Amino acid sequence: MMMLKVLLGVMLVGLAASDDANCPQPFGRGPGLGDMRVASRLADRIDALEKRMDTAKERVTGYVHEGEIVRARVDSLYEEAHHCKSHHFQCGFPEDRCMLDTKVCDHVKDCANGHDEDDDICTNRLPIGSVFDGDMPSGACGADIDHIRFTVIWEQRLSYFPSQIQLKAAVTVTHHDGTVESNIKKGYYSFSDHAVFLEAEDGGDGRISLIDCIFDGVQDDRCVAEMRDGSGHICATFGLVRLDDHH
Ligand SMILES: [Ca+2]
Repeated sequence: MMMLKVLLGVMLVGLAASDDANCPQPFGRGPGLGDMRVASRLADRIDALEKRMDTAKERVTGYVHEGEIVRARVDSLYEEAHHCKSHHFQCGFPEDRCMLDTKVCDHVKDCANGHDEDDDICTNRLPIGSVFDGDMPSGACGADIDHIRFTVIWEQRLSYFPSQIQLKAAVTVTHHDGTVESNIKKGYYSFSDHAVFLEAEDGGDGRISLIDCIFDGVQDDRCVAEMRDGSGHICATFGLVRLDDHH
């Protein structure tokens, strides 16, 4: 806008000079009263134009602000749809709502699309006799364990809590010095998480508090084990492979 004013100012001066050249003033100099009125009207129009520009700028700024609000709301809805809270299950397209995982595989279609009762969700990936085996990263979690294997030896699915399968597993760990130790651990398989959660495994100094093994929801012959330390943080992640033929 400032440039426009300067440009118009230069044009006015040029106009005045041109008028002077074509119509020489008897007294030799300066714009006349008519020129001053024209310049004044032009200045008023420029001021009005500036105000309209400012108004338009404020309006555009408002639109941008509203757009940012809408974008933030859309992002929030997307996160709600794709990142359910702990112990919640995502129904998936087109509903995208989260619901309590206790409603998964309870024989009632709670999602509008029925995803909570789909066969690929409600398949028990750890029937009795399932054996998973793998090497633990050396020194992980400060534990004295080289190798770990668990075998599911008992299961029970409670009618009043069907979203999980209670189980017991024989967990065998091989220590650095080659000694082998076996214990029976309680746990459960969660349909919602495609994962088994076994109770604490003592790595020698008691720091390991939990072993999880999570399936990807497609392949049944492997899962990703996570070990957590005493404070609940994941301190080791490694693969376990199925050794039995339940797949
Ligand atoms: Ca259900």
